[in-house]
Amino acid sequence: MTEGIQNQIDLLLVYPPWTVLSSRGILANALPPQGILSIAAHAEREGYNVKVIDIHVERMDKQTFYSLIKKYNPRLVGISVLSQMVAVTHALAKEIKMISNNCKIMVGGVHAELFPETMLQNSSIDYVIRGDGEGPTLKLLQGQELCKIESLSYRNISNTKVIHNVNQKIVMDLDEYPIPAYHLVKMDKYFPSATSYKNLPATNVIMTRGCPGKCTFCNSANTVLRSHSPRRVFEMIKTLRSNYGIRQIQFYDDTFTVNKKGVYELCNLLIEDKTDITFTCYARGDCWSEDIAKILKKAGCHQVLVGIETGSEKIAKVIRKPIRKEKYKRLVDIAHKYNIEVRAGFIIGNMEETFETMDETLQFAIDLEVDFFQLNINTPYPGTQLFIDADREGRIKHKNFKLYGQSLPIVELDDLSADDILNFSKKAFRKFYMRPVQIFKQLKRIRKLEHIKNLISAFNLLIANAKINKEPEWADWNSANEEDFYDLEFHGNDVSQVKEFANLNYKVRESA
Ligand code: B12
Ligand code: SF4
Repeated sequence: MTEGIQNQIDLLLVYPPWTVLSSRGILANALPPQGILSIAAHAEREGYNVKVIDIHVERMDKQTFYSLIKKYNPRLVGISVLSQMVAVTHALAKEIKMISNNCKIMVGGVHAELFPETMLQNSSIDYVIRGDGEGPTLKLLQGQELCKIESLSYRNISNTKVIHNVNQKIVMDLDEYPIPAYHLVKMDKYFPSATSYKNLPATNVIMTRGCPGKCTFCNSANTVLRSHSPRRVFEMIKTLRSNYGIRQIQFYDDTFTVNKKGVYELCNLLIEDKTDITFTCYARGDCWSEDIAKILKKAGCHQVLVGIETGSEKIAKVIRKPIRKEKYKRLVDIAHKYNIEVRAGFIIGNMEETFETMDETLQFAIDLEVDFFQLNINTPYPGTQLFIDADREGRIKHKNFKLYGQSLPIVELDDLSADDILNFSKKAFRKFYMRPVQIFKQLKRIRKLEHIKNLISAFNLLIANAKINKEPEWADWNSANEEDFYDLEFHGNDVSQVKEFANLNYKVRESA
C-alpha cells in the first residue's frame, strides 16, 4: 500500500469490525453496509469527495486502516455503531484523532443515537447523529452552524454539557435519497450465508425502512414505515445487474411483505422485464398470503426469513408479537406450495420463559417443518421495551455491549438459569437438524454442482475466518473497553436517561 498524503478527502465513512465471539461473529456472511452507503451517495451527489472503509469485510488490520487515515486525511469521519461495536468505535475514534487531529468525528446508527451522552464522553467523538444520517452529514460538510443542524448532539464549547438539537423531519419518500454508493466498497468481497442463495454474485437492496410492529426485543419496533418506489428499486436492481453482474438479491427490509402494494409492483416489473434474478426477503407471519407467495415466486424469490420467535402463545404476548400459530402454519404451507424455503428465527430466554415454553418452541419448529431453524438468545438491546422493562426490574446481568450478540443469556429469569438456556439451545439444534427428514432435506438442496462448490467455498471461508479470528492483529480490534475512552465527565446514563433517549430515538423514527 502506498503511504503518502493525497489531497484531503471530505468524508470517510467507516464500518467497524463486528465483535468476534468464539461461537458467533465469524464472517459467515457479509453484504454491503446499506446505511453508510446511502449517506455516502447523498454526499457524493452534492459533489463531495467520499471514501468508505468496511473494516469487517476487508479483514483490515489496524496498521492498514491507520495508514489509510493518513493517506485520505479526511475532513469528516463517520462511524456506524451497532451495540456490539461500541467499544471498538471509541478506540477507532481515539486513534483516528491522534493521526489526523484536524478532522471531526461523527457517529450514528442505532446504538450511537441512543447514547449521545456516553458517546460524547470520549472527547475524540465530536458529533452524534440521531436517525437518518444523510441530511445531517451533508449539513456538517456544508459547514452549517451546529445549533441549526437537526438531529445533531454535540458538546457545548466548554465540554461540560451535551446539546441535543431537535429531531429532523422524517424523510418519507426514500427516493429522495440516491442509490447507495455500492461503487465505494469492494463488491467482490461480499457474500451471503451459505444456505441463503441460489445464484452468485449476490448483494443487498432495501425497499423500505421501518416497521409498524411492536416487538419488545426489537430496535425497529414502532418505527415509521417508508419506502422507495418500486420503479426505483427495479432500476437499482438493473443497475446492480449491469454494473456488477448481480444475480441474487437479499432484501434487507425489516418486513419486506408489509408493503404489499410495493411488493406487487416490484415483482410485476421484474416479471415483465424477465430480470434474471433470484432473491430472499423478510416476511411477518401476518403479512403473508397465497397471492403474495405466488407473485414473489414468479419474480425469483426462493427463501423467506420469518421471525416466528416462539411456540408459546403466552410468550408471544409477552414479547408483543401475538401472531397465532395457525398463521405460521399457513405461511409455511403456502411457501412450500410455491417452493419457497422458510428460514425461521426463534428466541429463547424471553421474560417469563420456562422449560415448558422452550419445549413448545422447539416442538413448534419441528411441527412446522421449516427449512432452516435459527435459535437466538433473548438480548436486551438498549432502546427496546425489553431493555427498559428488564433494567427496571434489575434483571440485566451486565451492560458490556460487546457481548450483546444473541448467543449469551443477559436477562436474569425467575425460572431458568443461564446454563439452562445455553444447554437447551445446544440440544435444540441437534434435535431439529439430526432428524432423517431434515438431513434428507438439506442433502436434497445440493442438486447442482455449483451448490456443492459454493458450500465448499463457504466452508473454507468459515475455517479461514476462524483462523483469522485467532490472529492477534484481528482479535486486537475487540480488546477495547468502552469506559477506557471516557475522558470527559458528564452525568451517567441511568435508566431514566436511557428511557429519555429511547424516546428521542423513537421520535426520530416515528411518524408525526
Ligand atoms: C439486514 C440486517 C442484518 C444482516 C446484515 C447486517 C449488516 N451488517 O449489514 C445480518 C443478518 C448479517 C445481521 C446481523 C446482525 N444483526 Co442485524 N439487522 C439487519 C437490519 C434488518 C437491516 C440493516 C440495514 O441495512 N438497515 C438499513 C440502513 C439504511 O439503516 P441503518 O444502518 O440504521 O443506517 C441509517 C441510520 O442508522 C444512520 N446511520 C447508520 N450508521 C451511521 C453512521 C454515521 C456516521 C451516521 C452519521 C449515521 C449513521 O444513517 C443511516 C442512513 O439513514 C437491521 C434492522 C434495521 N432496520 O436497520 C438489523 C439490526 C441492525 N441487526 C441487529 C442485530 C442484533 C444483529 C446481530 C447481532 C444478530 C446476531 N445475533 O448475529 C448481527 C450483528 C451484525 C453486525 N454487524 O455486527 C439489531 C442491532 C441492535 C443493536 N442495538 O445493535 C438490528 C437493529 C435489528 C433490530 N431491529 O433490533 N443483521
Ligand atoms: S421483530 Fe420484526 S416485526 Fe417485530 S418490530 Fe422488529 S422488524 Fe418489526
